[in-house]
Amino acid sequence: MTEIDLSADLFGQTLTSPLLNASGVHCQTKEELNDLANTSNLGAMVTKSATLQAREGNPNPRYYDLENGSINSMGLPNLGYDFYLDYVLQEQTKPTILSVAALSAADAITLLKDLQASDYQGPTELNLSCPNIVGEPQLAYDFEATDRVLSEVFSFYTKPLGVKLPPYFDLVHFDKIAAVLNKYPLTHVNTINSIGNGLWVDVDQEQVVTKAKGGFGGLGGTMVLPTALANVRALRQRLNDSIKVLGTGGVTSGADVFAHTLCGADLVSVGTQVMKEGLGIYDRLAEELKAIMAEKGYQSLADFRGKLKEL
Ligand code: OXC
Repeated sequence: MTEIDLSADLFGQTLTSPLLNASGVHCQTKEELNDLANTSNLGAMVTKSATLQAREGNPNPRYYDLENGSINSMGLPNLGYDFYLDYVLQEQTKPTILSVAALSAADAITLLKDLQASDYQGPTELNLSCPNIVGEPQLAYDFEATDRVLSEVFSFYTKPLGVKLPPYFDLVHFDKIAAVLNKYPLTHVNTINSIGNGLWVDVDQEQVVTKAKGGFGGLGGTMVLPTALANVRALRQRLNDSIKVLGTGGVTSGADVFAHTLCGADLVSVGTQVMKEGLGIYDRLAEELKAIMAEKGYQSLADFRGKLKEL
């Protein structure tokens, strides 16, 4: 029998697997990043979203495991942009996406100007969708503001750049964000960030489970899978072919990776389930995906990517 081929492409680099970590999960410190670099069946890795200055993040508790997912209000704790830039320039041993976030449009411009001037030539992802910054909106829910930022960014930025998007819930909103994104030479969109501002109630304690923002936090895990699939599908249908779609959200099994790929995902990231299960999950997902492909007679991801059937 022909060997099943899970190889995938990251903007010209060949990956042994389409699987990534979702930014934020096990990618903040040097030790965590090195763990990812040594994880088999993790095709490429993504750093914790870096801000210009290092941040402590929101007060604890800021992550809470739910039966069907998770809620978090981390608040972008990270070691600062310089640390992650040094890591990708000097320590990187596996293809890596440098994730960056900005607390304001002005910060995004400052950070990307620095990156443009740096020796780094690899892929970067601008996180426009963190739901957990007190007092700050998720930029990508404002279509005009997103357009303004990208217009300024691409007036000087010439290296590979994608964006991390929040989930959208309205077909007209998919049209609007795609119309903005299609104006720019983006390498990719990564969809979805957590579903912002959910709330979990501990009935025994009669209280919320995370501290910042009165308990409102981003939802991830199994419960967000249908939203993630919808966003991958809707954006793949609307974006220029040159813009890759990275699917993130709700992956706990090889079947979920298969579903993301059918919806059009070029690569698939895992967040909450890595928190629950650890980095060994990537071997399991790769084996499960291969078993499904073997059963269906598919040899490569391209055989079924984007080929979801409608009724
Ligand atoms: N999405 C992010 O973009 N960032 C983190 N959490 C999340 O759900 C965070 O740091 O709060």
